[in-house]
Amino acid sequence: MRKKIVAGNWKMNLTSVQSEDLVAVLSEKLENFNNNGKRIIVAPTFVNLVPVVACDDRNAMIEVAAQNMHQASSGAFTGEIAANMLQTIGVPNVILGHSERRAYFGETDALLAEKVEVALEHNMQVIFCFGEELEDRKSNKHFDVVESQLKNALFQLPASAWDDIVLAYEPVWAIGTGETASPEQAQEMHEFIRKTIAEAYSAEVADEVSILYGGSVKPANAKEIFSKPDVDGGLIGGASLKADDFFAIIDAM
Ligand code: G2H
Repeated sequence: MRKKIVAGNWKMNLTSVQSEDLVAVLSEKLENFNNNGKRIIVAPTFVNLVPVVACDDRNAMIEVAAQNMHQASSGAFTGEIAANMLQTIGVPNVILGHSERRAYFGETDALLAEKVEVALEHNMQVIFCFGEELEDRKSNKHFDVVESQLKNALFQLPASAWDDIVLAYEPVWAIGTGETASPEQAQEMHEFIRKTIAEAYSAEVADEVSILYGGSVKPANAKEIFSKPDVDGGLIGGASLKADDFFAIIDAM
């Protein structure tokens, strides 16, 4: 049975003190919360991973993820972070392929295929992001674009690897813009993604993979989006920076 997940992508926000404070407030809110096996993840910047992992107040329900990692295991890659560095500080999850990484740092599906393999080799779970741009949707190419992103970055993996993959469909036109895909648009795409995986692998693999929606999710729209049968939670940016909003979104799952 696939898991419901709400993950907060803090992007390049919050100092270490602010990160610890946010985790402490969120932990308090979660104290008597019955999460029914749902997963709650936060993704601080690299420098704030250690304080968040070590945060005395961190509720056991809150998992930690990195926002990126390099594909090499070590070497002359100034400014980069390797999988084993994350793993050895107790970070079991990594977001890969976020549209901001693709757009501003030139990450391609081929590069992401490498990163995914390396993360899995280090027993990390991957939250893999993908989604079409506005032009793709306007020209009715959104299904083709999404299919090719999946195919080029993930379909080289064996079926067994999918136990450690979480998908995050994030239409680029809805990221940080305040514009959200309608619940129907999200459901339509998530259903397509599941069908595409079923064709490439099996119905079982497709049924088991959690598919999150991301792009301007907030307390006011979370419940309706999460109510769709193929939407298994969300990857939340802006609204994950405020404990009240993030908790309201977790509660809406
Ligand atoms: C999409 C999302 C989180 P926001 O990037 O990854 O951010 O919720 O701010 O649109």
